[in-house]
Amino acid sequence: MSIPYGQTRTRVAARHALIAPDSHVKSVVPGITGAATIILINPALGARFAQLLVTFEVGGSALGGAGSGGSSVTQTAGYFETGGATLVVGGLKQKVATGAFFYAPAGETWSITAPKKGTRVTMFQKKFEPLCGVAAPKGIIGDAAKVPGQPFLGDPAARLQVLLPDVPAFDLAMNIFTYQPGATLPFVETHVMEHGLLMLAGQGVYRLEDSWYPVAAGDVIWMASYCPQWFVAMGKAPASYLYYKDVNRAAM
Ligand code: UGY
Ligand code: MN
Repeated sequence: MSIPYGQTRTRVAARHALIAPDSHVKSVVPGITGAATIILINPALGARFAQLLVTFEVGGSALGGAGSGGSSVTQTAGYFETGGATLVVGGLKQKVATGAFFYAPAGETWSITAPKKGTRVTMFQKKFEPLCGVAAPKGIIGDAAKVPGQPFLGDPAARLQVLLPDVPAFDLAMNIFTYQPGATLPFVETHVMEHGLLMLAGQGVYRLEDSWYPVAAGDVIWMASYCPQWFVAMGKAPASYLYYKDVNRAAM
């Protein structure tokens, strides 16, 4: 669907934003070369994390940790939406493809090299908040296809894949939610956790505060803490989205 000249589906509100692909603008990010990088969400929007979309050219690369020019307190969780590359996280090294994900702890060296043309990686970055007496998480490389989807609050038509270990050491989560057509979030959630979200497939309607938005693959959503949120999958194919949330650190 083409967007009429001078129009966009993007909306930026105080406690939520919908960023549609028609309004993307590239940024230069230290450590990333040979790629188009869109900073979709970051603290400039009011968020406490960043969400980047990196589309690689052949010969491009992304580096984090030592030598990257990036922050030593920032952790990165990434997901390969399409394509493939060589992925290194600390002592782990793997050739990965669509559906691969990784977690690089704060200060850990990581890299994406030798990408296939058009490889698209979404990265979530957050300052790590250590927990007294709990060791920081270690690096991970995984494959979403090997993570079973669990019925969400008992609904087999709405399945949640929790990609990172659900343990107190982690202060962020990266999940994939897949809905059969007509399936919904069971109620309007309002919670302290923030979300950054990428629609991976399908379409539906997202309620954010008191606005309802038609959304489709490629759309990105920021939900601030306490942004009322609800989703219904519509159309003839399942809808799925990748999303971030901050976890396990809500108390002062
Ligand atoms: O994990 C969550 O809070 C999830 N149920 N939220 C969402 O999909 N908007
Ligand atoms: Mn939620």
